[in-house]
Amino acid sequence: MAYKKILTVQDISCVGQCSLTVALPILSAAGHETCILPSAVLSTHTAGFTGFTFRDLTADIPAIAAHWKREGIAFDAIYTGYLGSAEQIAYVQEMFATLLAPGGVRIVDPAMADNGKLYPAFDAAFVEEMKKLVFSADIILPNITEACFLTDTPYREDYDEAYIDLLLSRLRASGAKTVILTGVGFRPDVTGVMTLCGDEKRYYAHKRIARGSHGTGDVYASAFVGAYLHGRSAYDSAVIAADYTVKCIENTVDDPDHWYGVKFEPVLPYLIERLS
Ligand code: PXL
Repeated sequence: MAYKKILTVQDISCVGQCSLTVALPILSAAGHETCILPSAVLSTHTAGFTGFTFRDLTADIPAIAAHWKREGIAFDAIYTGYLGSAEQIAYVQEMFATLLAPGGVRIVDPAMADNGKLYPAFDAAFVEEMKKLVFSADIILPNITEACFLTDTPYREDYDEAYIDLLLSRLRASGAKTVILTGVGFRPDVTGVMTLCGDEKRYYAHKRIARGSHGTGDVYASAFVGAYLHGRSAYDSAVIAADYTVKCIENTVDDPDHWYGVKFEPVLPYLIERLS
């Protein structure tokens, strides 16, 4: 199996099972060397906890990237998630240009919004910067809310395939290459992922578990990256990531105290099995 060197840029939410505390174990379990660049350090994630601390690490990034450059370090992929500031996005673009090995892949999870709303830390200026990053990437993994913000399309709770096609065509018109659009369901009990690779659009439907779950976007994107860097197609990676994420939610759903994330760790053997 391929052994790749991946850099993932996301925050450390010390408690909350999202971002780096999810990406690092999942990518490692998937069998890749996983380098990290923390975009910010928070005491918890921002979705449901109140009074969290937030230390923006933007100012540290240029020196870290310059050191890696001097050392001749290069990555097979750079995968970004929740970023700490709009200013940081330009630094990430610089890393795409200078720290990727030949043929290296740029993967962006815009990680800025869900359920029709931006996360508390972000505003319209951040969205404008994120558009630049998303449309310079090789693969993007937005949810429907993020796709709406990225294309200035009104968010709809109820939609049909024509609406999803509109989002995909607007993303493509703005420069998106491969699109993995998550959380697409045309029936109440079903959700799924719509992939657009080249001109080929494919849909993978899977079970929708009624309870809302935090951090599942990060679990999904990390599992996707793990599979993709093993040489699986974007569609196959999207399917493996979906199946793994459903199992993580199923492993959590009967524990009402565990509202802030999913218990993804005991399900890692399933992911490893799917990748072997
Ligand atoms: O899971 C996305 C995410 C990552 N990091 C932080 C968040 C969230 C979602 O709210 O608050 C800090």
